[in-house]
Amino acid sequence: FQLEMDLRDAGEDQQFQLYYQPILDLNIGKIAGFEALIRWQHPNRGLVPPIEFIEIAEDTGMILAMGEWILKEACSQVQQWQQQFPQQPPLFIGVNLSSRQFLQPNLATTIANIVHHYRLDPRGLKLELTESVAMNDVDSAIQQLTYLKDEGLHISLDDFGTGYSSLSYLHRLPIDSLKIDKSFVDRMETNQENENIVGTIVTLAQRLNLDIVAEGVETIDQARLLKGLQCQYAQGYYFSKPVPRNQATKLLSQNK
Ligand code: G
Ligand code: G
Ligand code: MN
Ligand code: NA
Repeated sequence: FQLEMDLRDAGEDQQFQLYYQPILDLNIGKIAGFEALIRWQHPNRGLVPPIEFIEIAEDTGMILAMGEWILKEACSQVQQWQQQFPQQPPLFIGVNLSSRQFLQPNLATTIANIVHHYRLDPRGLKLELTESVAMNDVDSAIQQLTYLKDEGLHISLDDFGTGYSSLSYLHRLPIDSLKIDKSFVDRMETNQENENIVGTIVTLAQRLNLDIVAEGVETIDQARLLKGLQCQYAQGYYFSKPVPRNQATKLLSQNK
């Protein structure tokens, strides 16, 4: 309960920060974008991990204000990076959306307004949602996602393979990319069957004309296997942990 009280003050006291984890294009070995991940620097508890406060924020509705702050911060940051480090396609930022946010009927217009406000090239914002978030209310999801896609934004299905979406929904949802869950990447090295599963997800993405991102890549062997399987994008501790803004900027200045 104390944590909930503290969480109420945290926004005003500017205790939240976004960290950024690079997402690499394995074909060229360069950073193509980042995933934004929220961090809470608590005045006496230190860094509180999101698993300890996102749920409270969802249950209390605080996630709505927090989510808007995250989107603004991420858009403003990636817009600056796009100016400073022009590349084709432009640098992007992935932002996680929670189910509570997604249930807001005005979510799509709120996001579109933020993108316009920061004059962001819409290809620079990739919205990440899990299968369960999308499946909560499929018809409403299709409607909101279609609106966002028409605005030029990119939609990613996060933690792919762990949820309960069927392939028929995958086909109906207007998504642009799949993020292969870390658990599949982890198991890839242990046997051929698991490698085949990852390969099959990559092929599925190719056939459906979706981008593919592997998450949680921790070893060079995993990175090599993924490249061999023609998985284009990857993120994970092997490349970099999520880092604060200044460190991310430094990585971009070395991104040759
Ligand atoms: O780095 P990591 O511990 O950041 O994140 C743990 C989990 O917390 C992620 O899997 C994600 O589900 C959630 N999370 C992290 N950052 C955000 C955010 O900005 N918004 C939302 N909705 N969830 C986040
Ligand atoms: O939104 P999502 O659930 O995909 O959040 C990704 C989570 O995975 C975050 O908590 C992030 O810090 C974490 N993460 C990113 N790369 C790695 C990795 O290589 N290994 C592990 N164990 N966690 C990772
Ligand atoms: Mn994510
Ligand atoms: Na994920």
